[in-house]
Amino acid sequence: MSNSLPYSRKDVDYDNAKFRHRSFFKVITQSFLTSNRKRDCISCSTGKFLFLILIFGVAYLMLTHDTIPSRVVSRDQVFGIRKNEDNNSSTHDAGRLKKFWRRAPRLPPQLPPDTKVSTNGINHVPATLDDKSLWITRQQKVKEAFTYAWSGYKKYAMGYDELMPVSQRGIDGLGGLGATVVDALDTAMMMGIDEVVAEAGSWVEEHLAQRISEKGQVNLFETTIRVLGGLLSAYHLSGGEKGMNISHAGPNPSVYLETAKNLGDRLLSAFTSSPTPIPFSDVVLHDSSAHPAPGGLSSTSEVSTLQLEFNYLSSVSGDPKYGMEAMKVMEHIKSLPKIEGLVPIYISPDSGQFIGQNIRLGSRGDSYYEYLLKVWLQSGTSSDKNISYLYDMYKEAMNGVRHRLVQKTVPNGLVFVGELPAGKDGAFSPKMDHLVCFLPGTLALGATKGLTRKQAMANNMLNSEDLENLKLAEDLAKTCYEMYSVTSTGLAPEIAYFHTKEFSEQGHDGGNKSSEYMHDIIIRPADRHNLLRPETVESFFVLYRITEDLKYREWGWQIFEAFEKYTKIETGGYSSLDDVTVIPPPKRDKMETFFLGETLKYLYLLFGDISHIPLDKFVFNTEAHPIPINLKK
Ligand code: DMJ
Repeated sequence: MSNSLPYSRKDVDYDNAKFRHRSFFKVITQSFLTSNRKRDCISCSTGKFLFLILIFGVAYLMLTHDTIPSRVVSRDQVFGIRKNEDNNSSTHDAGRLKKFWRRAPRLPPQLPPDTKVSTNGINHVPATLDDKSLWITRQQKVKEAFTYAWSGYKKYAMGYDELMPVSQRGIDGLGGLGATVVDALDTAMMMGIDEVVAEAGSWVEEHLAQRISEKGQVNLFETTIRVLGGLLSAYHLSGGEKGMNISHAGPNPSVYLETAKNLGDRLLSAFTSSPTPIPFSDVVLHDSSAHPAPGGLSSTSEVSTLQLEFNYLSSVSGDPKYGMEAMKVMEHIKSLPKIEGLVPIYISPDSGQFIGQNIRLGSRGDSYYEYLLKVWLQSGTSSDKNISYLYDMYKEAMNGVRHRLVQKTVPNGLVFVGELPAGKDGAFSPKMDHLVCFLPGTLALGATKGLTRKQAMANNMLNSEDLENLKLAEDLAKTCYEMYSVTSTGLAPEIAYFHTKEFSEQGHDGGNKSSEYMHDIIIRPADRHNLLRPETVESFFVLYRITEDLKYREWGWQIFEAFEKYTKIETGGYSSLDDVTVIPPPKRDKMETFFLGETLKYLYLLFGDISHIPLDKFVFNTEAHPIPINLKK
C-alpha cells in the first residue's frame, strides 16, 4: 500500500469510523466522558442531573446530525449517484443545523458494513446487489417498459417506421418498412412476450413483402442493420435453422428468411451497381436501382457495417452471393492507407478511396471498428485463416486509438476518446459523441473473445494488449456513465466535450451541480439532446458479462430509472429529449426504433441470466440483433 495514501486499504474495507464526520460537540463530550472530572461530577446528585441532561442533549444532536448523512451515503457516496437540485432542497433545513455543528472536511467515503470492493478497486458495490431477486424484479421492470413502448407504438403508429409519442401518430423516417416492428421483434422473443411476437410476426407476414416490393429509396446501412438484421435474428431465435418454430408465436420462421432474401436481393444492387467494391449508400426498392448519397460519398461506417448480416444471409439461404459482395468491401479497405489503423469517415464508391482527413469513432466512423472485430468473431475466430486480416486491422486500430485519440480530463482524470478532424497532423478535438460509448463493449469483447475475464485468464488467453484494452474499456465505461450522471436528468447528451490541459470552455455544464465531474464535462447547447440511444447500456451489458462486476448492472439501472422518469409519455411510448440539462426536459416527440431494438434489450440482458444469448456463441449486430457465430459455409 502506497505511503502517500492518507488511509490504508484495511481502513477502507473494514474500519471507516475514523473517517466519519465528527462534530465539535461530539469531540468535547467524548473527552469529557473519558476524563477524570467525569468521576467527580457523577458522584454528586446535581452532577448526575447535569450529566443526564448532557446525555439527552448529545443523543438529540446525534440524531438530527447523523440521519441525513447516512441517507446520502447509501446512494450518493456508495455509487457516486447524481444529486438533483430538488433532492437538495428537501434536506436544506436539516443541512443548516448540520453545518452549525460541524465542519465538513473532505474525507474518504464511508462504506456500509455489507460493502465489498469491486475488481478495479474504484467503485464500491453493496452485497445486497448480489441478491438474485433484485435483478429479477429489475429485469421485469424493463420488460414492462418494453410492453409499454410497444403498446404506444401499436396504438398510434402500427406499420410506420417510428412513433411520435407526443403527437400520437406515426412517421416513416426510414423508408416505410415498418422499422419499429422488425427492430422490436427479436427483443420480444428474448423477453418471451408471445403476444408482441404474434403481433409483430403477423405484421411481417402480412405486409412486409409488399412494402419491400413497392417502397422507394432506403438507406443501405439503416435497412440492413435494422430490418435485414431483425428478420435474420427472428429467423434464428424462432428456430428456423432447426426447421421448427420454437417461439410458439408468430408465423413459420421461413417467412422471416424469405422476406430477408427478398430484401437482401434488392439491397445487393448497391454493391453490384458501384464501379468499385464500395457500395452506393441508397437503394430504390421497387426497381432495385442504387444511388450515391447527395455529394457522392458513402460513410465509412456504413459500407463496413453490412457484413455480419450478409454473411449470415448467405449461410442460411445457401447462396454465397450476399456474403461475397459484402466481404469485398472489407478486402478492399484492407488495401487502403490508414493512420495506425484509423480511417477517415468518408469513402468514395467512384474511386474506392477514403475522402478527407476526418478521423473519429463517433458518427460515420463507429461501427467500422466494431465490425472488424465482430465479423472475425462470427467466422469462429481461429477456424477461418482467410479472415484473420480483420482481427489484425482491429488490433492495429485499437493501438491507434490508444496512441492518438485517448486523453484524460482535468481536473479529475476521466479517460475519453477524442477526434482528429483534420487528420494526423491537425489539432486534437476533445469531443466525444455518445455513439463512441459502444467502444468499451467492443474493447472488452475483443480482449476475451466473449469469455469472462476469469475464464480468459485461466486459459492464459490475455496478452498485455488485451489487458490494456480491457482497462481502457473499463475507464471509458466510467466516462460514459459520468456523461449521464453529470446532467440534471441523469441522461447523457448526444455529444460531450472534455476539459483538458489545452481546452476549456466556461458555463456549459450538465446541470447537476453535485457531480464530481461537473468541471470535466462540457455540454454545448446544441448537443444537449438525448435520442434514447443504447451504446452506454450496451457496453455495460458486455462489461458485466465479461468482468462480472455488479457496478455495471447498478449503473444500467440508474439509467433505466432516468429513462422512466423523464422520457415516458403518459399516453403511450417514450420520447427523445431536446435538453437533458433542464428539468423538466423538453420532449423531441420521437421514439427511435433502437429504443426497442437495442436499449431495452441490452438492459433486459444486463439484468438477466448470463447464459441467455452467450457472448461466445453470438455476435450482436450493431443494432443488437444477435447472430450465431461459426457459420455454415
Ligand atoms: C443504431 O442504429 C446503431 O446502434 C448504430 O450502430 C448507431 N446508431 C444507432 C443507435 O444509436
